[in-house]
Amino acid sequence: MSVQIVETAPFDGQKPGTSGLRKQVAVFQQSHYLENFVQSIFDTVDGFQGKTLVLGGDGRFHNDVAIQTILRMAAANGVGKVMVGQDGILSTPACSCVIRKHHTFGGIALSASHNPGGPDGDFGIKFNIGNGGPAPEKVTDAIYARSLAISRYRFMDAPVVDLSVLGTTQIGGMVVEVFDPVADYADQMASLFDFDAIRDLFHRGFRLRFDAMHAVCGPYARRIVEGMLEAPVGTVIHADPLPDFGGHHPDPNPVNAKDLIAFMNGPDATDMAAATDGDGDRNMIVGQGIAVTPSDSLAVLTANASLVPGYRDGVAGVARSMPTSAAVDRVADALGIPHYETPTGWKFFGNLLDDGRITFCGEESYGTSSRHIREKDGIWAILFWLNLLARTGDSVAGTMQKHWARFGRNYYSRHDYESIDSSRANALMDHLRSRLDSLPGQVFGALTVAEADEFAYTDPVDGSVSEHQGIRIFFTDGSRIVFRLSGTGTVGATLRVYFDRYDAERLDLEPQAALAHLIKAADDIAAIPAFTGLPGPTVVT
Ligand code: VG1
Ligand code: CO
Repeated sequence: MSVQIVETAPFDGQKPGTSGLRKQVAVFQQSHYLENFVQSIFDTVDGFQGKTLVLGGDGRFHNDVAIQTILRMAAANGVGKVMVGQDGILSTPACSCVIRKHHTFGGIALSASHNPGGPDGDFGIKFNIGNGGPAPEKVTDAIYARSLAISRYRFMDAPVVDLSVLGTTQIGGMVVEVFDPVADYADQMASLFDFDAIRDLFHRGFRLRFDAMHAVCGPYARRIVEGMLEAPVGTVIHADPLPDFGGHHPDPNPVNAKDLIAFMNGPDATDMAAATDGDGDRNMIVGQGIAVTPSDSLAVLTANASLVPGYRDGVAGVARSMPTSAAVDRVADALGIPHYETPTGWKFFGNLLDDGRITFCGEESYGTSSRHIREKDGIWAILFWLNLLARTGDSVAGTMQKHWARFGRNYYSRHDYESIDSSRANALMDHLRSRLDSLPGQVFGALTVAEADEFAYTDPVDGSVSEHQGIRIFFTDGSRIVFRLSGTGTVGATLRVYFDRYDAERLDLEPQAALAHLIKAADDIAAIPAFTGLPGPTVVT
């Protein structure tokens, strides 16, 4: 085995987005493409020599190839040890859990999360730091800058490592430990939740349908839900991870998981259903006849924290991404705890969690989690709901009704316009930006603009500033529209338009109807069809 220095040249656009570098598989298959990015990480980050890194992915197409490449590059760059999930499998939350538990230098997670997989799908890579969370912007910016100047990378000429067998081997001077990707994570879940109460719930006949969408959570859910919690075998469906996720879009929302929604609206509906995404950090909670919005889920979990052993000592504070509905803010106000508003993307929660300012955080994009790790956590959220229902004996729908009756309801929806031309998308945003000062006072149907701005965030812990994080339009009735461009798509641009309207009285409206005035106003303000060339959104959640 010997270290090779391979000559290379920079690629355009290896800029990490909302959550790491995400591109089509074909892009990653170009020779030197992954290597350049990985070497850019090693060239940028200090102090990993001789230390341990965690490595694994969601099992999608190209996962196995990429892992072997990264192992050889880690060895050639002087990493002391790499802990790899067996068969290359490691959910994003489990990666965070393992980094923290074993005090490793950091980790590399391979996933394009909720994006489709397979040879024609997407792939991704993300570097996590020692707190278990995504590297902050200043680190990802530096990695990107390095990728633009790279001219060589280091590679160890070594045989392929068998990842199917637990245990340790060596590549040159580097130790490779193949570990059980579920064990540490399952232990942590058992330490947070009332497993006895949840087991009793299943013994009493409570029925759950857990859709792992042929993605990474299958093995986790089988062991935790069907194993430790003794739910009937068959509770977890689509439980075997597949390289192409069975051809489905592993993004748990009512559009991509429409079969699950139909099932929960039908005669055979179970008491609760849930789904997780490609890399296991997202979750969707469904009751009979009701899909819980992620914004509401965060609010419900916060309001019911005292029912869960891991949070019995109280909630320090909460944070949500800016486009997430303000439902959790109302709970925080009622509890007398601070609430924070961050830009989209989990990396912005890291400092607030590390500093002990918040206990829970979440995003409207089906992501919820807590201080236990530094990523969002799909199974965690599902176990939280099970713990809650086990303790209250209520249903999902009943829980929501009572929550709204107490706090009022934030009607919420997100409209996506996918794969639109990037220049048109930018033109739409520029047009909006140019009108921010003139919008206040303007009337759109029954709505009058109160304020309009472009969200910028100053991190309260380290003072770093992140600009251009979405355009917000507030109306005099307290409702809000947000416009932003996606940072995770791989084809063209995706415009996301978010609607949020609070109602303390009418709690049973259909959300799109409740938001109809706002939706109309968004079209009028931003001329969405004219700019995007689309008559309407491609996805409504
Ligand atoms: C989307 C979501 C964002 C989430 C990100 C990563 O980003 O809106 O809330 O943090 O995906 O989720 P964007 O920039 O496309 O809107 V995951 O599950 O893909 O890591
Ligand atoms: Co994900």
